[in-house]
Amino acid sequence: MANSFTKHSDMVLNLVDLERYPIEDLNQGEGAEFLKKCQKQMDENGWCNFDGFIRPNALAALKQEANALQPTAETLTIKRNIYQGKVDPSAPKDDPRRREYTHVASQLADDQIPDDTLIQQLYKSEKLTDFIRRVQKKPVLYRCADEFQALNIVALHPGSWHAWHYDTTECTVTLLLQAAEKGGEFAFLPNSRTDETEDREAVDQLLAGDMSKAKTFSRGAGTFTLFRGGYSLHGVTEVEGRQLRITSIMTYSEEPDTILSDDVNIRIYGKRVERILAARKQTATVI
Ligand SMILES: O=C(O)CCC(=O)C(=O)O
Ligand SMILES: [Fe+2]
Repeated sequence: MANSFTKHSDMVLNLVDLERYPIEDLNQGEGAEFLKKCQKQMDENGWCNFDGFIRPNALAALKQEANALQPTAETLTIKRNIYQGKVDPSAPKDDPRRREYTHVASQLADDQIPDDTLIQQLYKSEKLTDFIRRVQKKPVLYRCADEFQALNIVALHPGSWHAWHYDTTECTVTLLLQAAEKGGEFAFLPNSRTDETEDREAVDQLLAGDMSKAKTFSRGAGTFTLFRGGYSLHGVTEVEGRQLRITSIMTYSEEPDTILSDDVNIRIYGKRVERILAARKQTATVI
């Protein structure tokens, strides 16, 4: 008799509720049908939200793992404008290119998430990567090869928010591991910009604190979300209650072997990464 581990060629897919989300075989039957629906949803709306993607007992293990790693997380203060670009002092005063927003998060970079953790194995699953590629109808998609950026776990403490921004990659993939007791809602303006234009009215409205044009999902822990984060202004509202809100962020690229420059990694991950890179340079000089 097949046990739950021999049932799938990619064992880590046992974490996923495959009855609801048949991602194991996308070429035929219910998997193919499910994929078609996801592609249509992505095409038309720019997001897919899979509530209860992770099975409840697997979710308990993922949560425990993420909480156990917390003492090693760096507390980062992130200050940037919504485009994550240079502040333009010549732009009009109320222009978003001029304004910076700050938030504080406890962040685990990829190198702080051991290979044998369930979340790292899930990220490395070929079937999951293939599903993410096919939902976006990309001919190729690679997991990010950067030693810090590839997979991250971000925790927001009560009182913190995740400031409004566009991501630097087109499509963002998140798995909510632990929801806030209250607040901590993911909110976004689907497709608020293209490569040419931006819906400045909607953007200004959100930046002014008016959420009426923003989309939110009621997302319990275990929700898996794909959205066009590079083109959809988004953030997370203030976490309330006593519990951390913990998300894992999975990063992909259409190019193989994508790595970030040392400067960018130091800017994102701070002192710890600065020390690692400096020590490496020193060793290289000595040899
Ligand atoms: O935590 C979330 O749901 C979104 C996080 C996010 O936008 C990011 O890390 O870029
Ligand atoms: Fe983001």
